[in-house]
Amino acid sequence: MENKLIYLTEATAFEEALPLGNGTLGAMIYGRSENEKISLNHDTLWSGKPRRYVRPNAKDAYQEAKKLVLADRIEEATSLLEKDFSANYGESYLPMGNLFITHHGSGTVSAYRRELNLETGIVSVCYDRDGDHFSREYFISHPDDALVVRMTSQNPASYTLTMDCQLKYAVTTSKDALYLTGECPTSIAPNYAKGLIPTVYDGDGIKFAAIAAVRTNGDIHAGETALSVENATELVVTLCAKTSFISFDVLPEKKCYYPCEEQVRTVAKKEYASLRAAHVRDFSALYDRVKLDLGFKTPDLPTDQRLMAEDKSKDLGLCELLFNFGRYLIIAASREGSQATNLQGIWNEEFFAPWSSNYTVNINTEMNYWPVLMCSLAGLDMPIIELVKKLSVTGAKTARDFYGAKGYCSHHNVDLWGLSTPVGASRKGCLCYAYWNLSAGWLCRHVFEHYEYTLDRDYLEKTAYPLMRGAAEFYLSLMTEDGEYDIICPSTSPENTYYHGENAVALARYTTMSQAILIDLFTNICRTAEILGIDDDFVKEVRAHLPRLNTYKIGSEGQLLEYDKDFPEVDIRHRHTSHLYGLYPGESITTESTPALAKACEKTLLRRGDVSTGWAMGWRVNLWAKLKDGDHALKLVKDQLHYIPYHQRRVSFGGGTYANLFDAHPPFQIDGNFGVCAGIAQMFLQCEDGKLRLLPALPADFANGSIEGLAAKGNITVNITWKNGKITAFSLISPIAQTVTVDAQGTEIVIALSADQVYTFEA
Ligand code: FUC
Repeated sequence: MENKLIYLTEATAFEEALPLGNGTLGAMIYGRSENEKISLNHDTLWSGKPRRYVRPNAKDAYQEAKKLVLADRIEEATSLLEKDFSANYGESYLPMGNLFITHHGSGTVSAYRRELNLETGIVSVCYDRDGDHFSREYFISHPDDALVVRMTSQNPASYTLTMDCQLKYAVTTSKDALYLTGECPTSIAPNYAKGLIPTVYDGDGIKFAAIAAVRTNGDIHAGETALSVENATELVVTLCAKTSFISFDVLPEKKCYYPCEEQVRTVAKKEYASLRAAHVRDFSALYDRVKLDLGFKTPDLPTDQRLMAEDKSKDLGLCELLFNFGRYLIIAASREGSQATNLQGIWNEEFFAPWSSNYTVNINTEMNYWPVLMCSLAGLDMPIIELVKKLSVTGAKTARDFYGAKGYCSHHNVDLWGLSTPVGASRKGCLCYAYWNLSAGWLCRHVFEHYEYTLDRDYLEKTAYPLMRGAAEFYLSLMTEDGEYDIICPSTSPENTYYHGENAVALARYTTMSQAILIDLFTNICRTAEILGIDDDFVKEVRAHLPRLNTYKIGSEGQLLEYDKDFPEVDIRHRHTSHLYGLYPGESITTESTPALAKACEKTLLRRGDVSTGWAMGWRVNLWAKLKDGDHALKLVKDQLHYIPYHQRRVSFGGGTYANLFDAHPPFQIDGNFGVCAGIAQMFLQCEDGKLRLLPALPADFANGSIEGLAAKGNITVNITWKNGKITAFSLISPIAQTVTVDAQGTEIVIALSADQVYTFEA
């Protein structure tokens, strides 16, 4: 089983360093023998402050644009919305700084090895130098909320510890600790929006502190901005960090900030062994919930060389590793109480990060949470549910101010402060990404799925239903009757354009994705209403609209139409596959219930092609799995393993994987890691058409294996074993008695499960 990332060289760049995290605190470990670099992140370290953007003419512009689009005057509507509807850009997720630990040695390094153990969440480094053996361990503990580093040698060694940062900052010392304190800007313009003021500090920004306390059997000397350690065979550094962020709607505290002094002292007093044991207990308990064994022999090569190997497609253990790495990243990046994972999870070293390292909610943020429930990690998805709660507050104002609508809405970008307004700052061409108001609807799919996997009725009643209802109220306010359909007009299909006559435009009368998201949301509301016994006017209204939302049409090439008509495509290979939302993550298209539409989805995917950005390939893995074509899904996984060296981090075309297994959009974007993880899970289990489908998309290359601990809807845990592509055994366990229909590779079995009794089937 593949549970380790192994390297025989030090990391030269971020894309080679190894990630650690506890949801809140994140670190990239470079494992350098001479000048160790640990880059630090905190999930609430962002530019900005609570703000609300308004566009005084937005409501009128929206009403006018709707009329224009209905009259097919798309270009005029586009200019109007660009001018009067698009507001400021969102804020950025920021790097906290670096901790450097310099070891003063002289000889050459040999027998170097660096590892990330996915089961324990520990990075280890060892090497020989100057006739000595050095070993190090690094982890970020969730129970102790601290980064812990232990360095040992056989002979006394000396080290210097320093810190730096790209924000306004200061480094000071006490007798045994380093203090990094600083302040974030109150606004940062995205690096793609040229011409705006890049950075503003007005004093209201988030303050932060990171304190690194040192314990050693050697001597510590505190300089002004550095600590030196001499004569040490053991050095333990414990680092805690806090920010002054309070809430999305409250100004951060103004005063200078030392909030984790007490915490770091408490943690630093604990024995290393007990900190390590508590961390491993916590981490492994989550990681061990799922076990995938495809029976491949792990080659005796470090991970980066496996990625670079010419005959890599035969090294199928890499697929297992990618799946396990996805689960590792969930546990490291998203915990109850942390912020939702952003475009880079929690790992970002850049001040002007790609796309501001914030939330893009027209696919990327949702994709981050695709594998969580299936991989039996319910609970670790609470941050995305909290994100939706935040949007239900800020988005109610946006719905009112921009649309004159009820409920709440959000657009394609979100930040720590709950940005829900459309971005674009009146720039030409911004509509294709900025004008998209379907995100609350999409996010509510996860909100409902959390219930489907946990069956937590209280959550459904008090959290999920109000969120789904608020989102639906907004769409009901916008709904336009258009012949046999009820549509959301105007609409865009995320970031795509089509030819309207000579012109490439984004706005359309309606789009397949908008309608599919509404089918999904309204269906889930009807199901909830049934479970909770609600039958009020709102539910009646939702039920009445539902059959009129289905605008699915098949185009001249056999493809599923993306827009209301068969317009010529501007980019046939476009990365977004938004119109296939109904196939995945939505549920309105399945191979069994709507075979013709499923065929049209297949045609669409073939036309779009396989080569794309990292996350786009991740989505395609899931879509092919939902089409029950495991071989094509696996081909995409193999494509995704295309090695991208760090020095091509931005220039290369087509996605892939960096040496540290981080997904390359390029540049690094974590969504692709989660997309492929979910896609691999879907090869083994899909919950669809009210059935549990076992091995629905098993690739021929995965002929033998077993998977334990996957979760199915209904709070059911599933184990499956197979040989020569055929199920040999499976077992199910549920905490409640319930009847389920299992599709075991085409054979349907209706099973009455008793509470907490394992049901076993053997072929
Ligand atoms: C969406 C995608 C881009 C990128 C960005 C962060 O806009 O279309 O490819 O992933 O989000």
